[in-house]
Amino acid sequence: MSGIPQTRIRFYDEHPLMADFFGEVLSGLQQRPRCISPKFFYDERGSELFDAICRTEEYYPTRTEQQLLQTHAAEIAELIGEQCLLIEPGSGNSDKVRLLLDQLQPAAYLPMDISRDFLFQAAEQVANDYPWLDVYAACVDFTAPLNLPWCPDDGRRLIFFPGSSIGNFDPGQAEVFLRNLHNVAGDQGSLLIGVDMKKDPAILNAAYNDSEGVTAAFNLNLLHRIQRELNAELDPALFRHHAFYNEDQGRVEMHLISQRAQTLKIGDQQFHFDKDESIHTESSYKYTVEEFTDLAGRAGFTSRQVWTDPDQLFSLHYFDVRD
Ligand code: AVJ
Repeated sequence: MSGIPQTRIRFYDEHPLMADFFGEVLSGLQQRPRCISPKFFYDERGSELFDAICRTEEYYPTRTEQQLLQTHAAEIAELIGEQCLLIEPGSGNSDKVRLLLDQLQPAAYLPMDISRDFLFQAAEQVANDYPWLDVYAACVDFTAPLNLPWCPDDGRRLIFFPGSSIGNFDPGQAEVFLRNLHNVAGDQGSLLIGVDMKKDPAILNAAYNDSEGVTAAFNLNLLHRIQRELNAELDPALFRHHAFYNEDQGRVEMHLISQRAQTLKIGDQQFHFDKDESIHTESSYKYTVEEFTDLAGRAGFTSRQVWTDPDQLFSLHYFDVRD
Protein backbone atom coordinates (compact mmCIF):
# COMPACT_ATOMS: atom_id res chain seq x y z
CA MET A 1 0.00 0.00 0.00
CA SER A 2 1.40 3.34 -0.96
CA GLY A 3 0.92 6.17 1.52
CA ILE A 4 1.66 8.77 -1.11
CA PRO A 5 -1.47 10.27 -2.62
CA GLN A 6 -1.32 10.15 -6.41
CA THR A 7 -2.35 13.12 -8.51
CA ARG A 8 -5.55 11.98 -10.11
CA ILE A 9 -6.69 15.22 -11.65
CA ARG A 10 -6.35 16.13 -15.29
CA PHE A 11 -5.26 19.72 -15.59
CA TYR A 12 -6.15 21.84 -18.58
CA ASP A 13 -4.47 25.22 -18.86
CA GLU A 14 -5.71 27.80 -21.32
CA HIS A 15 -3.07 30.20 -20.00
CA PRO A 16 -5.53 33.04 -19.56
CA LEU A 17 -3.74 36.33 -19.88
CA MET A 18 -3.40 38.02 -16.54
CA ALA A 19 -5.81 40.91 -16.69
CA ASP A 20 -4.20 44.20 -17.55
CA PHE A 21 -4.27 45.62 -14.04
CA PHE A 22 -2.28 48.76 -14.89
CA GLY A 23 -4.28 49.62 -18.01
CA GLU A 24 -7.65 48.94 -16.44
CA VAL A 25 -6.89 50.94 -13.29
CA LEU A 26 -5.73 53.94 -15.33
CA SER A 27 -8.73 53.93 -17.64
CA GLY A 28 -11.15 53.35 -14.74
CA LEU A 29 -9.75 56.30 -12.81
CA GLN A 30 -10.14 58.52 -15.87
CA GLN A 31 -13.85 57.72 -16.13
CA ARG A 32 -16.62 59.63 -14.36
CA PRO A 33 -17.78 58.26 -12.04
CA ARG A 34 -14.38 56.69 -11.42
CA CYS A 35 -14.45 52.90 -11.12
CA ILE A 36 -12.23 49.82 -10.75
CA SER A 37 -13.48 46.29 -11.50
CA PRO A 38 -14.17 44.09 -8.44
CA LYS A 39 -12.19 41.27 -10.07
CA PHE A 40 -9.05 43.07 -8.86
CA PHE A 41 -10.01 42.57 -5.19
CA TYR A 42 -8.77 39.00 -5.28
CA ASP A 43 -5.03 39.01 -4.82
CA GLU A 44 -3.82 36.66 -2.08
CA ARG A 45 -4.66 39.05 0.76
CA GLY A 46 -7.97 39.94 -0.90
CA SER A 47 -8.96 36.27 -1.17
CA GLU A 48 -8.14 35.80 2.53
CA LEU A 49 -10.19 38.86 3.44
CA PHE A 50 -13.10 37.62 1.35
CA ASP A 51 -13.03 34.28 3.21
CA ALA A 52 -13.05 36.30 6.46
CA ILE A 53 -16.06 38.33 5.25
CA CYS A 54 -17.92 35.05 4.71
CA ARG A 55 -17.39 34.23 8.40
CA THR A 56 -18.65 37.56 9.77
CA GLU A 57 -21.89 37.68 11.71
CA GLU A 58 -23.45 40.21 9.31
CA TYR A 59 -22.60 38.51 5.99
CA TYR A 60 -25.51 36.06 5.75
CA PRO A 61 -25.16 34.86 2.09
CA THR A 62 -22.49 32.19 2.56
CA ARG A 63 -24.01 30.35 5.51
CA THR A 64 -27.55 30.71 4.12
CA GLU A 65 -26.57 29.22 0.76
CA GLN A 66 -24.61 26.41 2.43
CA GLN A 67 -27.71 25.56 4.43
CA LEU A 68 -29.83 25.51 1.27
CA LEU A 69 -27.36 23.25 -0.56
CA GLN A 70 -27.22 20.85 2.36
CA THR A 71 -30.98 20.73 2.86
CA HIS A 72 -31.84 20.23 -0.81
CA ALA A 73 -28.91 18.16 -2.10
CA ALA A 74 -31.05 15.03 -2.46
CA GLU A 75 -33.70 16.88 -4.45
CA ILE A 76 -31.05 18.46 -6.67
CA ALA A 77 -29.58 15.01 -7.25
CA GLU A 78 -32.98 13.73 -8.29
CA LEU A 79 -33.43 16.57 -10.78
CA ILE A 80 -30.10 16.05 -12.55
CA GLY A 81 -29.73 12.28 -12.10
CA GLU A 82 -26.54 10.33 -11.43
CA GLN A 83 -23.37 10.47 -13.53
CA CYS A 84 -23.68 14.07 -14.63
CA LEU A 85 -20.78 16.27 -15.61
CA LEU A 86 -20.55 18.87 -12.84
CA ILE A 87 -19.02 22.13 -14.10
CA GLU A 88 -18.14 24.97 -11.73
CA PRO A 89 -16.95 28.30 -13.16
CA GLY A 90 -14.95 30.32 -10.60
CA SER A 91 -14.65 27.31 -8.29
CA GLY A 92 -12.16 28.99 -5.92
CA ASN A 93 -11.60 26.75 -2.89
CA SER A 94 -14.26 24.22 -4.08
CA ASP A 95 -15.81 24.25 -0.59
CA LYS A 96 -19.49 24.45 -1.54
CA VAL A 97 -19.46 21.66 -4.11
CA ARG A 98 -18.56 19.23 -1.33
CA LEU A 99 -22.05 19.72 0.05
CA LEU A 100 -23.41 18.13 -3.15
CA LEU A 101 -20.95 15.43 -4.20
CA ASP A 102 -22.08 12.52 -2.01
CA GLN A 103 -25.72 12.85 -3.05
CA LEU A 104 -25.09 13.86 -6.64
CA GLN A 105 -22.62 11.09 -7.55
CA PRO A 106 -21.45 12.91 -10.68
CA ALA A 107 -19.27 11.08 -13.21
CA ALA A 108 -16.83 13.97 -13.26
CA TYR A 109 -16.19 17.34 -11.65
CA LEU A 110 -14.79 20.23 -13.70
CA PRO A 111 -13.68 23.12 -11.50
CA MET A 112 -12.51 26.16 -13.48
CA ASP A 113 -10.74 29.21 -12.16
CA ILE A 114 -8.37 31.90 -13.31
CA SER A 115 -6.20 31.45 -10.20
CA ARG A 116 -3.94 28.58 -11.27
CA ASP A 117 -2.25 27.46 -8.03
CA PHE A 118 -5.39 27.87 -5.98
CA LEU A 119 -7.34 25.80 -8.53
CA PHE A 120 -4.73 23.06 -8.66
CA GLN A 121 -4.66 22.62 -4.90
CA ALA A 122 -8.42 22.72 -4.49
CA ALA A 123 -8.91 20.20 -7.33
CA GLU A 124 -6.32 17.83 -5.84
CA GLN A 125 -7.98 17.99 -2.45
CA VAL A 126 -11.38 17.17 -3.93
CA ALA A 127 -9.86 14.27 -5.89
CA ASN A 128 -8.21 12.92 -2.74
CA ASP A 129 -11.33 13.26 -0.62
CA TYR A 130 -13.61 11.72 -3.28
CA PRO A 131 -11.55 8.88 -4.78
CA TRP A 132 -14.44 7.70 -6.97
CA LEU A 133 -14.66 11.06 -8.75
CA ASP A 134 -12.85 12.07 -11.95
CA VAL A 135 -11.61 15.65 -11.69
CA TYR A 136 -10.79 17.80 -14.74
CA ALA A 137 -9.49 21.18 -13.61
CA ALA A 138 -9.36 24.02 -16.12
CA CYS A 139 -7.40 27.23 -15.68
CA VAL A 140 -9.46 29.64 -17.78
CA ASP A 141 -11.01 33.08 -17.62
CA PHE A 142 -14.63 32.06 -17.31
CA THR A 143 -15.92 35.47 -18.35
CA ALA A 144 -14.52 34.81 -21.83
CA PRO A 145 -16.60 32.44 -24.01
CA LEU A 146 -16.10 28.92 -22.70
CA ASN A 147 -15.61 25.74 -24.61
CA LEU A 148 -14.65 22.44 -23.08
CA PRO A 149 -13.26 20.24 -25.87
CA TRP A 150 -11.16 18.27 -23.43
CA CYS A 151 -13.80 16.89 -21.06
CA PRO A 152 -15.91 13.73 -21.42
CA ASP A 153 -18.75 14.34 -23.81
CA ASP A 154 -21.33 11.93 -22.45
CA GLY A 155 -23.65 12.66 -19.55
CA ARG A 156 -25.87 15.60 -18.76
CA ARG A 157 -24.08 18.74 -17.73
CA LEU A 158 -24.87 20.60 -14.52
CA ILE A 159 -23.36 24.04 -14.22
CA PHE A 160 -22.91 25.09 -10.61
CA PHE A 161 -22.51 28.84 -10.01
CA PRO A 162 -22.95 29.54 -6.29
CA GLY A 163 -22.16 32.55 -4.12
CA SER A 164 -24.28 35.13 -5.92
CA SER A 165 -21.26 36.00 -8.05
CA ILE A 166 -23.82 36.73 -10.78
CA GLY A 167 -24.63 39.88 -8.75
CA ASN A 168 -21.34 41.49 -9.80
CA PHE A 169 -22.54 41.74 -13.43
CA ASP A 170 -24.96 44.49 -14.34
CA PRO A 171 -28.20 42.94 -15.63
CA GLY A 172 -27.25 43.34 -19.31
CA GLN A 173 -23.85 41.65 -18.81
CA ALA A 174 -25.49 39.01 -16.62
CA GLU A 175 -27.78 38.03 -19.47
CA VAL A 176 -24.82 37.68 -21.87
CA PHE A 177 -22.94 35.59 -19.31
CA LEU A 178 -25.96 33.34 -18.67
CA ARG A 179 -26.35 32.87 -22.45
CA ASN A 180 -22.74 31.70 -22.46
CA LEU A 181 -23.49 29.19 -19.65
CA HIS A 182 -26.54 28.07 -21.62
CA ASN A 183 -24.27 27.15 -24.55
CA VAL A 184 -21.83 25.30 -22.29
CA ALA A 185 -24.67 23.33 -20.66
CA GLY A 186 -25.66 21.79 -23.99
CA ASP A 187 -29.03 20.30 -25.01
CA GLN A 188 -29.73 18.30 -21.87
CA GLY A 189 -27.96 20.60 -19.43
CA SER A 190 -29.01 22.43 -16.28
CA LEU A 191 -27.88 25.35 -14.13
CA LEU A 192 -27.78 25.50 -10.33
CA ILE A 193 -27.15 29.10 -9.32
CA GLY A 194 -27.14 31.02 -6.02
CA VAL A 195 -28.71 34.49 -6.10
CA ASP A 196 -28.90 37.02 -3.26
CA MET A 197 -32.37 38.46 -2.78
CA LYS A 198 -33.82 41.94 -2.40
CA LYS A 199 -34.61 42.55 1.28
CA ASP A 200 -34.73 45.09 4.10
CA PRO A 201 -31.95 47.58 3.27
CA ALA A 202 -30.81 47.49 6.92
CA ILE A 203 -29.79 43.83 6.50
CA LEU A 204 -27.94 44.60 3.26
CA ASN A 205 -26.22 47.66 4.68
CA ALA A 206 -25.03 45.66 7.70
CA ALA A 207 -23.75 42.80 5.50
CA TYR A 208 -21.44 45.18 3.62
CA ASN A 209 -20.46 47.20 6.72
CA ASP A 210 -19.56 44.50 9.21
CA SER A 211 -18.67 45.70 12.70
CA GLU A 212 -15.18 44.15 12.65
CA GLY A 213 -14.29 46.19 9.57
CA VAL A 214 -13.40 43.16 7.45
CA THR A 215 -15.34 44.42 4.42
CA ALA A 216 -13.71 47.84 4.79
CA ALA A 217 -10.26 46.17 4.84
CA PHE A 218 -11.25 44.11 1.77
CA ASN A 219 -12.26 47.25 -0.13
CA LEU A 220 -9.20 49.25 0.99
CA ASN A 221 -6.89 46.34 0.11
CA LEU A 222 -7.46 47.30 -3.52
CA LEU A 223 -5.57 50.56 -2.86
CA HIS A 224 -2.75 48.70 -1.10
CA ARG A 225 -2.53 46.44 -4.14
CA ILE A 226 -2.39 49.42 -6.53
CA GLN A 227 0.25 51.05 -4.37
CA ARG A 228 2.38 47.91 -4.28
CA GLU A 229 1.94 46.40 -7.74
CA LEU A 230 1.69 49.60 -9.77
CA ASN A 231 4.18 51.61 -7.70
CA ALA A 232 1.53 54.23 -7.16
CA GLU A 233 2.05 57.28 -5.00
CA LEU A 234 -1.03 57.08 -2.85
CA ASP A 235 -1.91 56.71 0.80
CA PRO A 236 -4.73 54.18 1.37
CA ALA A 237 -5.36 55.79 4.77
CA LEU A 238 -6.63 58.91 2.98
CA PHE A 239 -9.59 56.91 1.66
CA ARG A 240 -12.50 55.33 3.51
CA HIS A 241 -14.83 52.43 2.79
CA HIS A 242 -18.40 53.30 1.85
CA ALA A 243 -21.08 50.72 1.07
CA PHE A 244 -24.84 51.16 0.80
CA TYR A 245 -27.90 49.65 -0.80
CA ASN A 246 -29.02 51.69 -3.81
CA GLU A 247 -32.71 50.90 -3.83
CA ASP A 248 -33.40 52.46 -7.26
CA GLN A 249 -30.77 50.29 -8.91
CA GLY A 250 -31.42 47.21 -6.75
CA ARG A 251 -27.76 46.87 -5.90
CA VAL A 252 -25.28 47.29 -3.08
CA GLU A 253 -22.53 49.67 -4.15
CA MET A 254 -19.06 49.76 -2.66
CA HIS A 255 -16.95 52.86 -3.00
CA LEU A 256 -13.62 54.20 -1.80
CA ILE A 257 -14.09 57.82 -0.76
CA SER A 258 -11.30 60.36 -0.74
CA GLN A 259 -11.22 61.90 2.73
CA ARG A 260 -9.69 65.11 1.44
CA ALA A 261 -8.55 66.78 -1.77
CA GLN A 262 -5.47 64.93 -3.01
CA THR A 263 -3.52 63.88 -6.09
CA LEU A 264 -2.57 60.26 -6.83
CA LYS A 265 0.34 59.40 -9.09
CA ILE A 266 0.37 56.16 -11.06
CA GLY A 267 3.07 55.76 -13.69
CA ASP A 268 3.33 59.14 -15.39
CA GLN A 269 -0.30 59.98 -14.74
CA GLN A 270 -1.83 62.12 -12.02
CA PHE A 271 -5.35 61.90 -10.71
CA HIS A 272 -6.81 64.78 -8.78
CA PHE A 273 -9.49 63.88 -6.26
CA ASP A 274 -11.81 66.39 -4.63
CA LYS A 275 -12.73 65.81 -1.01
CA ASP A 276 -15.49 63.11 -0.88
CA GLU A 277 -14.94 62.04 -4.48
CA SER A 278 -15.41 58.31 -4.91
CA ILE A 279 -14.05 55.30 -6.79
CA HIS A 280 -16.86 52.81 -7.43
CA THR A 281 -15.32 49.39 -6.75
CA GLU A 282 -18.25 46.95 -6.77
CA SER A 283 -21.91 46.54 -7.54
CA SER A 284 -23.74 43.58 -6.07
CA TYR A 285 -27.19 43.24 -7.65
CA LYS A 286 -30.04 41.71 -5.68
CA TYR A 287 -32.99 39.96 -7.33
CA THR A 288 -36.46 38.85 -6.40
CA VAL A 289 -37.16 35.26 -7.43
CA GLU A 290 -39.34 36.55 -10.25
CA GLU A 291 -36.76 39.07 -11.53
CA PHE A 292 -34.04 36.45 -11.69
CA THR A 293 -36.30 33.84 -13.28
CA ASP A 294 -37.10 36.39 -16.01
CA LEU A 295 -33.45 37.30 -16.53
CA ALA A 296 -32.41 33.65 -16.88
CA GLY A 297 -35.43 33.10 -19.13
CA ARG A 298 -34.14 35.78 -21.49
CA ALA A 299 -30.89 33.79 -21.67
CA GLY A 300 -32.84 30.64 -22.65
CA PHE A 301 -33.25 28.88 -19.29
CA THR A 302 -36.47 27.33 -17.98
CA SER A 303 -37.04 27.40 -14.22
CA ARG A 304 -37.55 23.98 -12.60
CA GLN A 305 -37.18 24.74 -8.91
CA VAL A 306 -36.33 27.59 -6.55
CA TRP A 307 -35.37 27.10 -2.92
CA THR A 308 -35.22 29.97 -0.42
CA ASP A 309 -34.53 30.11 3.31
CA PRO A 310 -37.37 30.91 5.73
CA ASP A 311 -36.22 34.54 6.05
CA GLN A 312 -36.14 35.02 2.26
CA LEU A 313 -32.53 36.13 2.32
CA PHE A 314 -31.05 33.97 -0.43
CA SER A 315 -32.32 31.92 -3.35
CA LEU A 316 -31.02 28.80 -5.06
CA HIS A 317 -32.39 28.37 -8.59
CA TYR A 318 -32.42 25.21 -10.70
CA PHE A 319 -32.91 25.78 -14.44
CA ASP A 320 -33.03 23.47 -17.44
CA VAL A 321 -31.84 24.41 -20.91
CA ARG A 322 -34.78 22.65 -22.52
CA ASP A 323 -38.39 23.87 -22.29
C1 AVJ B 1 -18.44 37.47 -4.19
C2 AVJ B 1 -19.56 39.13 -5.44
C3 AVJ B 1 -20.82 37.55 -4.18
O1 AVJ B 1 -21.16 40.81 -3.77
O2 AVJ B 1 -21.52 39.92 -1.83
C4 AVJ B 1 -18.71 40.64 -0.27
C5 AVJ B 1 -18.37 40.07 -2.79
N1 AVJ B 1 -18.14 42.25 -1.56
N2 AVJ B 1 -18.61 41.75 0.47
C6 AVJ B 1 -20.85 40.06 -2.84
C7 AVJ B 1 -18.41 40.96 -1.56
C8 AVJ B 1 -18.25 42.73 -0.31
C9 AVJ B 1 -19.58 39.22 -2.95
N3 AVJ B 1 -19.59 38.37 -4.18
